[in-house]
Amino acid sequence: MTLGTVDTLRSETFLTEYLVPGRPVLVRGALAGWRWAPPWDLTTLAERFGGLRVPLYDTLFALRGLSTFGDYVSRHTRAAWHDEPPYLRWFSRQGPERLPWADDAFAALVEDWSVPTFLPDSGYVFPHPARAADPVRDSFPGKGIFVCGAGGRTRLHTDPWGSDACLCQAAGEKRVIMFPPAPGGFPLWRDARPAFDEILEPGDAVYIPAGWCHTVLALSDSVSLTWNFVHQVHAGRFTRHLAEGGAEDATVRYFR
Ligand SMILES: O=C(O)CCC(=O)C(=O)O
Ligand SMILES: [Fe+2]
Repeated sequence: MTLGTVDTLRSETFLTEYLVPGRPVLVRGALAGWRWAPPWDLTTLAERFGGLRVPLYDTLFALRGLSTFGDYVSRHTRAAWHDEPPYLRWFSRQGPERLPWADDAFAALVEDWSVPTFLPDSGYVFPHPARAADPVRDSFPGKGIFVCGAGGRTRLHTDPWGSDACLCQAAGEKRVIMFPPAPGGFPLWRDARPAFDEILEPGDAVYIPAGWCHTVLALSDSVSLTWNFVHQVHAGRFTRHLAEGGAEDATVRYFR
């Protein structure tokens, strides 16, 4: 089974074919509503946000240090491929901790991007179940700007909170590999053939369903936007997640 790539996707089709059954899909040109080229290339981003502080992570989610956006771009991008540059994962505020959050950058970018039209525009149960949350303007769990030099990667993981994710590619190419949900969380090696293995290009978005293990490799200097969500079609699963201890998670508590 290779799950694939589509050139257009209506939200009704996304709902029944992908969101409800939890099947990944890459949508080419899904970011057609974005303001293009200038805001998203690294030089322009560094001109706008160069002085802002950013956290740097390893290939998973361990904090490695702090830097500035400009310093990261000059040290770790536009270089020949070197293995594993640190990964700039710049999240909007997720909790009371003191980390360099991306809220000021997101506030400056509100005119530059929009939610891909294949995603339902209402019916989300997490976060902010009481009101419609706007991913462009509001803080969301896991909502972040991901920047890395060629060779940067995110190792195999599943996303937290029993949530789905939308990963939008603003600049550069990434290889995205996914494995279907498996008992115990990680795929068994004997049948660890990825069900999904696609190249994400600028203007594309990929839907990462809850429970799918995924790993992502930047093939060139890369800028992505990503956020997590739970739609009401998966309200039962989310309720079970909360009942099984998920309600104690600091991020879930911050957003409910
Ligand atoms: O782009 C990456 O490096 C990781 C993205 C990811 O894991 C996600 O959006 O859930
Ligand atoms: Fe992820």
